[in-house]
Amino acid sequence: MSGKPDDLPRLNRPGDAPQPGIGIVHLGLGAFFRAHGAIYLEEAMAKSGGDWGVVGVSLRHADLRDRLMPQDCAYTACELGPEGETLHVGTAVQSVLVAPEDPEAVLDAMARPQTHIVSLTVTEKGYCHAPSTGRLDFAHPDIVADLADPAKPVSAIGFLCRALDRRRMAGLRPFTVLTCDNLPENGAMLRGLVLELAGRMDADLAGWIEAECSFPCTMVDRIVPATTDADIARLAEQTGVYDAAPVFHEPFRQWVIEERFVDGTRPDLGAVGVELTDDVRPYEHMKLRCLNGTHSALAYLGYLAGAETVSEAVARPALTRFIRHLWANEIIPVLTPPPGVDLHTYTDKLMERYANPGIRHRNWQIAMDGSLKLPQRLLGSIAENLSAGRVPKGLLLVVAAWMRYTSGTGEDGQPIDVRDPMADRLRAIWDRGGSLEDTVSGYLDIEEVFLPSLARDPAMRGGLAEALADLMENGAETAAGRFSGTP
Ligand code: CS2
Repeated sequence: MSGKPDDLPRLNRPGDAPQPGIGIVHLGLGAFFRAHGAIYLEEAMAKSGGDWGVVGVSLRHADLRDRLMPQDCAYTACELGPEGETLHVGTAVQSVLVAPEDPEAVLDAMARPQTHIVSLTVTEKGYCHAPSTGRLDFAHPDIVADLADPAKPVSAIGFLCRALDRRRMAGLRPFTVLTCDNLPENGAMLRGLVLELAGRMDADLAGWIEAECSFPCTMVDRIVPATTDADIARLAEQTGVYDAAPVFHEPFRQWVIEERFVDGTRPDLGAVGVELTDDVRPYEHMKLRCLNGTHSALAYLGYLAGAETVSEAVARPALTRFIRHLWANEIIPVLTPPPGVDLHTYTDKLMERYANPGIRHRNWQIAMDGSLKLPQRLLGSIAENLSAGRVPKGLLLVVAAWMRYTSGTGEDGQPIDVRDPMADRLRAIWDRGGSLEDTVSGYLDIEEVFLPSLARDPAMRGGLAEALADLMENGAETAAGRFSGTP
């Protein structure tokens, strides 16, 4: 933790901040939730009241608790617009628990009758699933541990099962499980995962969850890069107050939620701009494929081409044209827009968001965990293009760039710090040597990432080998520069 300068006071909860009762336990208290969901909740309570205060849970580390508790869980949310910044002190979070230190306290919070929602931002790897199928990975060490000792859960899924069981045994209603991660049909998928684990624990529990519990699907959107020590120091200098846990985010935000809460009990989110709908799928497809898909494209190609951040990457004309090509020719043609949305207007706005110079979103951060991100961001669009008889060469170049990135060596010959649960396995494909076709085959054989139907497609195989050869020979910027950007 960057130290507090002695001469500066510590940020604290403003004296007039409301003190709502706790209605929500949030698993995975990262920067994203504090810059997105927590702000909406605060606004909803200010507008319509309700006890929707949040207990945040860190599932792994104590660091954020140690930063937030000394400042009464208040933190600065710093909005970075193209014309300057505005500061707000966020106060929806009331306390923070660290699951490995005291799993019982987390279960107690989840099982309290006043808790109506358990929300999650645990990132893709927090779901312990196989991304190609959305099924639970029973070999995952956290799931193995949860089955060995269900009373002391480790994974988010384990906590959900155990806490729901406590409520069932106490004769309480279940809570609504509100996942806010970038996964396809996230609520339905999480429901399936919880039912798989609960089914192994106790068939009655699984039956009760199936009948009584609710897992709305959601689409969440706001660009929130990880906070750095330099951000913390700069903010302290600017405000004269030391905040150990600020968040930095863009002005844009969107939250679309399937209107399906247990007993209809929820904060008045509709009053503060959250869209409540019967079907989140078109919103989710639009966002995961148009935004996250091209974010990953910029992350891999941009990193390889030597651009540190997203805004630096889109300052390169070859990469901007490439992203526009992806939207116009390979992504939008296989999307059904949400009602009243023009996808070309939506993607024009995305380009403006990427170019925001106030946001320093590192390509390296977005490149993380690609093995869990590719299916929903890129592979769905690829499969649908192939079914329509088109070879989406741009999207294949992005997948090839992920392959090259996960080789662990950049175009400059320098090592890449690849963060991915499969990093060793991916690196081993390159270590085996052989032709680029062999390397492509090695990747396509990973069934957790590529469904066999896609992996077997000769156009997929051939296109990837061609794209990888181009990348290895000519580099990312030249390979991306072959795409013109117009339909
Ligand atoms: C990004 C997302 O890190 C990543 O993988 O693509 O966190 C992205 O910034 C958000 O989904 C935007 O809503």
